[in-house]
Amino acid sequence: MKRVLSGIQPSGQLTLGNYIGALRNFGKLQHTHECFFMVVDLHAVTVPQEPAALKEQSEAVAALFIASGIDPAKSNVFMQSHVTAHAELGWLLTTLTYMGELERMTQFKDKSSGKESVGAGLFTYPSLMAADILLYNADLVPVGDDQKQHLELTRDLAHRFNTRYGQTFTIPEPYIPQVGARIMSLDDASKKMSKSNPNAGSYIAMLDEPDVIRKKISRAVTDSGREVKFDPQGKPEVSNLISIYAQCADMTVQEVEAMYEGQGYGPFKKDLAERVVAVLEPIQQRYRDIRGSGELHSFLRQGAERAAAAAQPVLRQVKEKMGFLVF
Ligand code: AQP
Repeated sequence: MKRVLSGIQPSGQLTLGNYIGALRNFGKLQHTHECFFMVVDLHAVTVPQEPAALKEQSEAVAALFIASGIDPAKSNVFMQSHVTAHAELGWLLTTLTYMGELERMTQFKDKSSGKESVGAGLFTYPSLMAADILLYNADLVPVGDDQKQHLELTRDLAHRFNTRYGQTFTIPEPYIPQVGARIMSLDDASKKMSKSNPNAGSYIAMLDEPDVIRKKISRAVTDSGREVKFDPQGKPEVSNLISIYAQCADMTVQEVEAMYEGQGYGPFKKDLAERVVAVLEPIQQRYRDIRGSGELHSFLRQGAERAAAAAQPVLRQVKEKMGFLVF
């Protein structure tokens, strides 16, 4: 079975963007692949996190993995910081990464722009992400469009290591959904929907109450026209809402356009809100059940044990090849 690995940062409340771009596909892949799904807490601290919030969000993300359809008995669900090999291989790969490669990363440019001081971890984080993936010799990495550049770096680092020290790492392939790979912000369609956006109206959180979802969608920015038409260049806001609709209703964008021809934005937005609620409500119910059951920690402990068993031999091999004294 081919291996799949992906992760989500506990850097805020998971959004509909995280669900459509990532989580939803995780559940599907576990039937045909051996899967490793992590809560990447070491990545979250590349920007300041309030300790109590980090702990709560980490549990929430893990519970949302399971509530979204990942079976912890079938897939390996774990916290990145529980498998220490990530930090270790992360450092080793940092020493193989060039400054220029990291300077080119658009996510670093976005997250650091306008900030007076930026932590070094934000800069070197793509090397840690490479370690996350290569540690398991993952074949496939399901990510949204925004992570494509980081995955390219992972592939380059794997090639570099294999060339310098001999065949060690599998070169991973990105698995990017064709539609929904980039869900945009509700208040600004030039930015992706992001859980760390300080304006909560810019995203739909997976745990937003139905009435909050309705309100956010009714306030979502559109344009001065009234045509429900998919035209990402000319009508980016409406096109984003059509994408969300298509994803939540399992329809094509053309089917959505045809359904609302001549009807204006009002009925479209009202129905869209109900489509989103219909997707998120059952997940929210399962989420409450999981958090209430008290089983989450034991799932995470088992997941970390299995992940560590897979990761340790790879780390050992890397250290031996690099010339570390390994007993
Ligand atoms: N808006 C989005 N549309 C589609 N996919 C998305 N992803 C994130 N936002 C969107 C995908 O979700 C996975 C996990 O992402 P992450 O939390 O590790 O980091 P991120 O990409 O930086 O996500 P956020 O929400 O924007 O977090 P913050 O605000 O903390 O940086 C990835 O597969 C990502 O592609």
